[in-house]
Amino acid sequence: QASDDSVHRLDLLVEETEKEVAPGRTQTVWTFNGQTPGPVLRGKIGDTFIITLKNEGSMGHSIDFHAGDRSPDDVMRTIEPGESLTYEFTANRSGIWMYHCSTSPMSLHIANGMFGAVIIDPPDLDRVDREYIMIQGEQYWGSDPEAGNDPDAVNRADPSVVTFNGYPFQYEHAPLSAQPDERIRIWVLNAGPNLPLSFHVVGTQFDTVWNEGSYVLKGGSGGAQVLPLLPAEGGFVEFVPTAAGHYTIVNHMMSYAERGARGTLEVE
Ligand SMILES: [Cu+2]
Repeated sequence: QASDDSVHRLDLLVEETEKEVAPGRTQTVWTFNGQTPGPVLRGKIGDTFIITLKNEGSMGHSIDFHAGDRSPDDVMRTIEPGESLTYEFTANRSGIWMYHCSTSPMSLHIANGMFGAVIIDPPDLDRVDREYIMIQGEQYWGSDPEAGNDPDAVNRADPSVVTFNGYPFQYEHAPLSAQPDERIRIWVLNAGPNLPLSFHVVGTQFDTVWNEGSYVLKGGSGGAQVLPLLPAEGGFVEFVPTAAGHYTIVNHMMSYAERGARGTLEVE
């Protein structure tokens, strides 16, 4: 849950670096603070965020925070290598909000790793036993790993891998964990840039779904099997696995699951 701080200050350094993006594949990525996705920010309605963006890359970059409503002209401008800007916004509405580089071509800057999430808690947010966050991303490899993703492949929207939190199948190798009868909340953001997400956890039924600003399911006799999210949409699901086992977290668009948008929740 969000801290008591009402002002959040953060430096975000744009770096172009090399990273292992999948087993056996190291390629150039464009990052906020060296990681893909960038850091998760969290706060409450009314909080102020003061972000200093510093471009330490080799080309122009920028940032767009969906978590604040601001005229784009100044704060979302592209800055050149060596430049910096300050981007201040107040969180007026709850949500899991995307941020991303908005320099053209945006599809390539996002695919190369320049995306992240800001969580603004709804005021009535219940306490749960465990919370996780899953951000879906896409990679489009070309023949030259040093060049990063291949712009033509990005345009075809035919990804090499689809990831949760930047790396395909990472939660099959290192599963999420929980104990029986714990209430689990998973925040989910689809960072795109191009593909939909049909978020499902095999063997569970969601009893609570919050999607783009409101509860679409809470209490009552109904359940949900999926949280559907187009690019830049976000929400959360809650469920309570009652028995030990291996529950698969999956984009139920199966071709994307089979390219990496799949993981395991281990309940024991
Ligand atoms: Cu960029």
